[in-house]
Amino acid sequence: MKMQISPSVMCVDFFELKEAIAVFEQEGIEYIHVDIMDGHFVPNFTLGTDFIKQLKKHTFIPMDIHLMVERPEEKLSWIDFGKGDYIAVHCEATPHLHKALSAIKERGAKAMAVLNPGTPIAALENVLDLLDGVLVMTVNPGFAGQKLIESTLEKITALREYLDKKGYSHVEIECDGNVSFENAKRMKEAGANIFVGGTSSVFSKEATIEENIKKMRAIIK
Ligand code: S6P
Ligand code: MG
Repeated sequence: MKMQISPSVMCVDFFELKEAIAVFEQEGIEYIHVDIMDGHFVPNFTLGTDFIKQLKKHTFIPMDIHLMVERPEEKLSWIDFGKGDYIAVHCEATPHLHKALSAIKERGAKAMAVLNPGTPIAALENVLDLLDGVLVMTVNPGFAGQKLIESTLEKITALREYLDKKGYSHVEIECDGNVSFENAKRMKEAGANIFVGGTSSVFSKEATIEENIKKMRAIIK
C-alpha cells in the first residue's frame, strides 16, 4: 500500500500557512488533514467550513477532513468537499454511521470511519462495504501535543488483519495523534499507511517543515 503523509494544518503557525502549503506541494504531500471540532464531541474548537473553502482555492492537494462533531451526517452539506477528498466521521458521534458514510460516497468523496482509542474494531462490522479508509485515533481527540496511547498500536495490527481477512485489503489505515518519527515507524510496522503529521513530526520546531517531511518520508518508505 502507498505510504502517505497528511499534515495536520491546525498545527501550523497560521502566519506561515502560505509557505507551508508551497512546501507541501513541492514535497508531494498526499493530503492536508483538517481538524474540525465542535466543542461537544471533543472539548475544543478548531477549524471550520470557511477555512476549507479558502484552503481549496489555494492548493490542489486533496483534503483529509477529520470531523470531530456530533451528528456529522447533518453537517456534511455545510462542507465543501468532493472527488479525491477523504471525509472522516467518528463511529461514536452518530447512531447513523451508515447514513453518514453513504452520504460521503454519494458526493464522490472517499469515506473514512474513525475509532477513538476506547472504541472496538467491531463498530465497523456493518459498514465495511462503504469504507475507503479507517482512521485509528492514537490519542483521545481534541488536542495536539498529546502522548501516544500504546494499546492503539495493537489495534492497528488487529484492524489490518481483520480487514484483510474480511476481503477489504484495499481499505487504508490512517493514524492520528503523536505520530512522531519514532512512533510512525511502529505504526507503519503495525499496518498503517496514512500518517497524520502534527507537532511531533511535520511541525516539530527542531527543523524546517521541509526537513521534517523528508525525514518522515524516509522513515515510512
Ligand atoms: C487531535 C487532532 C489531530 C492533531 C494531531 C496533532 O484531536 O485530531 O489531528 O492535530 O494529532 O499531532 P501531534 O503530533 O501534535 O500529536
Ligand atoms: Mg485529526
